[in-house]
Amino acid sequence: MKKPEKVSFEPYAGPAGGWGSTQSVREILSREGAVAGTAMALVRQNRESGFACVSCAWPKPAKGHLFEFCENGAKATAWEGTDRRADAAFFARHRLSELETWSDYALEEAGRLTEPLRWDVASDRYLPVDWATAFAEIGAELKQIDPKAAVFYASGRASLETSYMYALFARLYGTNNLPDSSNMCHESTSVGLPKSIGVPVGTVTLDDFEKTDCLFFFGQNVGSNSPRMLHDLQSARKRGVPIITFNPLRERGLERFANPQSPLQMLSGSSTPISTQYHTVKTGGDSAAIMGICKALLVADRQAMFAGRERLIDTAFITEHTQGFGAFELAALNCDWQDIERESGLSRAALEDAARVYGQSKAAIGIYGMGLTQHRLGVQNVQMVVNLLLLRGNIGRPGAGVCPVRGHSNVQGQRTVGITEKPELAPLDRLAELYQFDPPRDKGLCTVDVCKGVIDGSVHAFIGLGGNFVRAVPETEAVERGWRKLRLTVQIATKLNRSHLIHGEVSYLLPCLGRIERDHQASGEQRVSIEDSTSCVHSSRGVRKPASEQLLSEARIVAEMAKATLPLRAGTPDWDAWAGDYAQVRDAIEATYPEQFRDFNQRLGQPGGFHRPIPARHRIWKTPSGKANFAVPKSLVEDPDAPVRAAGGLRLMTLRSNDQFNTTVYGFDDRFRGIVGTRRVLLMNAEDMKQQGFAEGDPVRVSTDVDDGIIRVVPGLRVTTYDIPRGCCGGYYPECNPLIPLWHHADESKVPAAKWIPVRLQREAGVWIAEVG
Ligand SMILES: Nc1nc2c(c(=O)[nH]1)N[C@H]1C(S)=C(S)[C@@H](COP(=O)(O)OP(=O)(O)OC[C@H]3O[C@@H](n4cnc5c(=O)[nH]c(N)nc54)[C@H](O)[C@@H]3O)O[C@H]1N2
Ligand SMILES: Nc1nc2c(c(=O)[nH]1)N[C@H]1C(S)=C(S)[C@@H](COP(=O)(O)OP(=O)(O)OC[C@H]3O[C@@H](n4cnc5c(=O)[nH]c(N)nc54)[C@H](O)[C@@H]3O)O[C@H]1N2
Ligand SMILES: [Mo]
Repeated sequence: MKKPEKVSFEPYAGPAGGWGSTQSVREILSREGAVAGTAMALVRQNRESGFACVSCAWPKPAKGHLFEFCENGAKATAWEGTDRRADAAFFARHRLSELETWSDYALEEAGRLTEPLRWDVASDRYLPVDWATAFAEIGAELKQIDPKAAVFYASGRASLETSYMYALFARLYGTNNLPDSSNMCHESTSVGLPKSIGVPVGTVTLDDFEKTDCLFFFGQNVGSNSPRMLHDLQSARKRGVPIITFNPLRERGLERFANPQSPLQMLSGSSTPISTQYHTVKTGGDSAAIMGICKALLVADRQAMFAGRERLIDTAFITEHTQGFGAFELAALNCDWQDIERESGLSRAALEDAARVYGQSKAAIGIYGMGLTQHRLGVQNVQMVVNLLLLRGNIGRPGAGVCPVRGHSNVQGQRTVGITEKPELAPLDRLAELYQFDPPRDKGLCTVDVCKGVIDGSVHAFIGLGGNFVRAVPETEAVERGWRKLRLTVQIATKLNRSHLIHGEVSYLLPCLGRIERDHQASGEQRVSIEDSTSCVHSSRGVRKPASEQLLSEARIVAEMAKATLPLRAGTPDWDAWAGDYAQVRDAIEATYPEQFRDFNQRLGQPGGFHRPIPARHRIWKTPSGKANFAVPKSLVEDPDAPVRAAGGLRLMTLRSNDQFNTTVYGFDDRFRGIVGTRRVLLMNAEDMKQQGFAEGDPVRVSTDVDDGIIRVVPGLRVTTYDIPRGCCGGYYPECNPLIPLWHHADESKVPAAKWIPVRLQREAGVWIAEVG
């Protein structure tokens, strides 16, 4: 176990990528003791014959580079390919109550889980159990539980095949309680885009990046979270394409990038500047900022029209393809610059600059991430990006479109094949026909609803297909308390995490193969399929020897649970045949979604996979109006409660470091932000620090500034000066999750508003809680 050796805060002068990235990969490869094997595996990462990276969802080009991976993809592979094992001997040494005191880092660093485990009340330990007993008992428990009180959660990594089986299992059992990690992530996209353009996903492909001549970048940290995209940005920059960025922080990857795969850049120490305009918007200020750009564009358009020059908005497109333009135009023109400047924290001149560049472009792409979706107005933020694009006809033509950057590698695909709590999004009639049953038609529980149900006792069972639910959700303390009262918890996982320790009365921990591992079944070695951020479906085949002989594939685990739980009757899928040959599951997926997955098995073999049809790409709008819709923003004020709060409060955004994948913490450095050796920091503007009387390094306790009778506190953070807009501060996820009230989420999508938590700070008497490595 590693203790943070030194703690320092030094502005990072290097580019994203570069030698720092090579060094960082080398460190993690040697620490995980997996140098040779993992290095071999990396060669096949994201390549035709190999496996799809387990890290982010950015597409791989059909003709990959020699090494089609990045710093963080390599870390994710090393983390999964580690030589360390959390085996029976490990669990014999440690009670769960002891493990609960370990950090996220230390838990996962224990290594790969090796055999099925059941919690033993008497010894408070996870003890080995054989697979057959585990499945029989899980089945018996589920049969006793009201399906409406059981939850089938999925983190976004499992393949399309496993996900399809999992969702079908839940529905055959009798519930639509199929929340997934996207409920905390891009659900604002899945709700906002269908209203605006009739599809729940982005409209661009990698080709569009080669044709675009203007990129907008809102609230996505490309250098840490989708580094392979830097290649696409770098080549766009080389063609002279402007990149206009909106982010409260000056993220290194958005400023400069040195391509670790370019010998010239590496040897010469040169790098490509990425953003041509960098707007440090206030957190929560994007709707206002985009309104400002739209207003500036519309004003300039009127001037052009009156002067008889070429129009700046695409009037032909707007007339033929859209609805609601008049109301939107009026709202934008009537919007007061003072309000826009106050809410966005940006000047009118800066926004007019952005509008000017946009007005000169022929084809623009709007890229965004959690900085837009994890807000009270998250859905509106997404729709504002679309409004901006629609003004110049930038959807449904080459080089243009909207590009939500998804998180988990198959999170988008899970939705495509039925993992959703929303019955209207699943092809229930088709499922009813194929499997001769009456699927549940009522709305299931999303992540926030599940938390509510865990707290109020109405949820009784939780099955987790990957993920770290308890740690990733808001209102952590109340959820943990409620969690211990669940009757049944079953976690299917590769590595140990906190959600496995806070367990129900009957609790199983089921270890599965990782995606980098060979998956041998009755019909031979299997490949699986996943869908990336551009709706491209491609295959993945493991290349490593499994971490333990006892691991089962996720598909096999789901099949066995289904067999143990569901009654045998006509129309039941042949779970054994499916788990023995994933090609048969792909046939079932094709039968369920014939348009999306035509000739699935055959096309999966094509180099680069295939793209699902996305109607908005062809200007076919599957909205009720049959048109693309402009959406008038409800408000530019992100936090409706803000005005009633007294001065001194701050907006806290929760961040990912460059050394983590969600709740998986690889280490305590955030190289690009110059933070070394700790995650227990609070990033603050120097002026705010002065005003509140804090000096660099002062220990503080952070509490949520809402008046709902619940006290939420995160103690022991150290104040750190950072280039961040006034009134905003930053802390790390998941350490700061106890501060997010459950009700503090986006309208409609219910994505927890993790990027603007109202907080107050209090000095602490000299204590700074260091990580326990
Ligand atoms: N290495 C690595 N890769 C990952 C992940 C990981 O943890 N590690 N996580 C995966 C997952 S599940 C996801 S969802 C994605 C997440 O990837 P991102 O979408 O990049 O999410 P975050 O890192 O949370 O931060 C987003 C950015 O938003 C900025 N921001 C915060 N508030 C605002 C705001 O109000 N407006 C604007 N414009 N910007 C704001 C922050 O400064 C930050 O740069 O990455 C995926 N890939
Ligand atoms: N405050 C705050 N909270 C947030 C966010 C934020 O920005 N701020 N981001 C939100 C977002 S975008 C997301 S997506 C969620 C993430 O929430 P989750 O997806 O639930 O969490 P992860 O940390 O990705 O899950 C990590 C665990 O997955 C398991 N795992 C890894 N690989 C595999 C595999 O191949 N198979 C199986 N079965 N298990 C595997 C390992 O046991 C590992 O410990 O968190 C959300 N929570
Ligand atoms: Mo995510």
